[in-house]
Amino acid sequence: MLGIDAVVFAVGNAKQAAHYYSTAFGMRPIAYRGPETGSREVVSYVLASGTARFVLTSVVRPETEYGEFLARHVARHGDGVIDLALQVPDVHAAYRYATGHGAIGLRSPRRTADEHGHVTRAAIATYGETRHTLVERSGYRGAYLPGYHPTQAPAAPAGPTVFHSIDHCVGNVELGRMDDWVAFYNTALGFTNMKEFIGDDIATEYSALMSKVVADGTLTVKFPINEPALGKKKSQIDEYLDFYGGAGVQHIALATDDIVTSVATMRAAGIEFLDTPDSYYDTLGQWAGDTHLPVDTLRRHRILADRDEDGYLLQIFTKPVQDRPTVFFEMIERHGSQGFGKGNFKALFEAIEREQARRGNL
Ligand code: TYF
Ligand code: FE
Repeated sequence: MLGIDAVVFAVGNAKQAAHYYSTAFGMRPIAYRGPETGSREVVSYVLASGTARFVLTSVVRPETEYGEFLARHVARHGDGVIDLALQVPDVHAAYRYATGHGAIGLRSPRRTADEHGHVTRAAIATYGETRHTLVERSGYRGAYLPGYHPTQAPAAPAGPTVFHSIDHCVGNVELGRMDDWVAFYNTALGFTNMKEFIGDDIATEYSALMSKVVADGTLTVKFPINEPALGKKKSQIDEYLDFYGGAGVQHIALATDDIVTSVATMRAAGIEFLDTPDSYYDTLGQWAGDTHLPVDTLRRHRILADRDEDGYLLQIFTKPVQDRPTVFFEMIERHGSQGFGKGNFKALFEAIEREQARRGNL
């Protein structure tokens, strides 16, 4: 596993989504395919920020199975993630191993080429209708993939960068399925379990969810998997599963070296973040210790902090980024800690539940 190659979204209007991610998430358009470039049924805008790539895809005219799939995906799930594409050194070996260890193959390795070189891709199924395309780039030098054209420099000047990479991608799965999906990543992709998890102890107390984290050997690819827990209230995971129509990607965490500037830039562009009560900051210093930022700065921006034996992290969560209460983003700045903000789970889940209640879904 070399890393996440791209996060591919199926959306209702890719042109406008591309504007949103470039304006509010500081991403740079790098490649495009559409009717003008010979792609008759699908348009895709590729945006980059540091090592991260998002691909925003919409159907302009469903003519084949793929166009029908995209149209149906958006109708069923709303805007969402269809593919967490993974870069691998040897796609034939990865595909053979995964499908030999229980993964459902969706596409066997196929090579495409243009004047910039060639790429070989295969795909396997994961939770819900989500897939992992396995991408072997073989030194490909084009803008993204064969079939894509480089985007001309946009007329508007680029804003500041707000993130440099993808830190982790979280999936929500149905009640009782978390361990199956953890086993799938262990067996089919050779991922191991990270120590941070939300067990039924924390679940029954306040979170109404359980969570385990799988990662590749180098911790470059980290996938927490959540399932709802039976609690007093309707789980935030149930709300997602209801509105998404099944399992899918819940949040993507974006890594930044300067979370304060990232959050300020995104807020100025209209991104809404979850609020955190003032009482959180009154006791923060006692358990999170000193960070390089004064508590008052964290308070002003509603940024959360957490510490473990390896260091600390700062994090904040957006509200859902489409009309359905489904996909959202996390901004994270790590200083040593490889955790996921365990100390913040209570404050975070209460904030999510306040939003859930405002939507009438609690
Ligand atoms: O990725 C994580 O584990 C943290 C915490 O519904 C989290 O960002 C876990 C579950 C959830 C929201 C955030
Ligand atoms: Fe997260």
